[in-house]
Amino acid sequence: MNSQPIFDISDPQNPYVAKYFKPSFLMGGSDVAINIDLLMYGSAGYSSYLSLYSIIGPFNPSFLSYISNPGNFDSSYLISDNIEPFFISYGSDGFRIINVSNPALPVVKNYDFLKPIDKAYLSFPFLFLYSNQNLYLYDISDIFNISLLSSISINAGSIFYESPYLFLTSSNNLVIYDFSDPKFPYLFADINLKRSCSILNKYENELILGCLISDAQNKTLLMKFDISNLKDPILESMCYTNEYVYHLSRYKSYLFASQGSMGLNIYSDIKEDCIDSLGDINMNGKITSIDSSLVLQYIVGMIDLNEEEKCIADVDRNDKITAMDAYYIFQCINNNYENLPFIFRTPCGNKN
Ligand SMILES: [Ca+2]
Ligand SMILES: [Ca+2]
Repeated sequence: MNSQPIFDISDPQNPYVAKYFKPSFLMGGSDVAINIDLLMYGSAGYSSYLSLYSIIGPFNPSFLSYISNPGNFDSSYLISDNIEPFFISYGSDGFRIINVSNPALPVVKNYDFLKPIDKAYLSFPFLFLYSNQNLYLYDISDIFNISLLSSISINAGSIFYESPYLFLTSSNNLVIYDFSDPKFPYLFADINLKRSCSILNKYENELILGCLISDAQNKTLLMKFDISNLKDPILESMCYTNEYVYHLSRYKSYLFASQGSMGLNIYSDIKEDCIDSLGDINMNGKITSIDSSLVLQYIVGMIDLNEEEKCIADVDRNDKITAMDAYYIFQCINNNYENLPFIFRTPCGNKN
């Protein structure tokens, strides 16, 4: 029961199950992380645990050690920064730091002075902990004597850190803090995304967000930003996925998305060709009242639109063409940019 597949993804277009791997301790494992040749497999919940395997032979993991969770870290998750073999679990009763530098003899330290902990992010030696609307940054170089460096009062959604920047989603915004001096972080950029998103992946100058679509809860809008200029991220492409994206990893030029009942999907990229023309339904290089009237005519059934035109007409990206789309085009024509879901790339104007 509950064997875990190990995929060979040498050819990402034809992944196959190389082997089924049966972990030694099965209590509903929900999380997996790899640190060089160390595989960590564990579960959240009251009976949470962590087991460690050597994957020097990737298709023949060998059991190294096991840590049960004596505390009630009831929403514990396990995170790895892929550099240092440290793992964190956290929940309503505090957090624990597990140093697995020696996998045969993991070192564990529990802390309960800060709780409940809703989110955690590890980038050794930094540990970010989110509790009661505050994000705390600790230095955990010495896991028995950790020190608080700074804290930010914020409503944090998802958290991603890559020195020296901290990326956060907060309400409908993407917020970037500069932690060059970890004791004195400062707000670097605050971008209104007009929707609730979470950070799925950052790779070099690419930042991928997964956003909720109102009225379509089973869909995720993936948005890929070019963040070469952090002060002014550029929305490069978007696409819809048919099911919520829980995790997204990049391997070479492929994106691996775990999508609940749809399983693991492999995407070649996030592409949508119509983004440059968004709002310009008749594709004459200008967004005008003709475009908004075309949207309205489509809604009432007077005209039909082809697939590309439909893509261009759905300016608020909710996968439906409604009066809101026409409204946003009107706003653009009237130079009222404040409430637009995105900045249109095509110029807006009164002249047809
Ligand atoms: Ca036009
Ligand atoms: Ca729409």
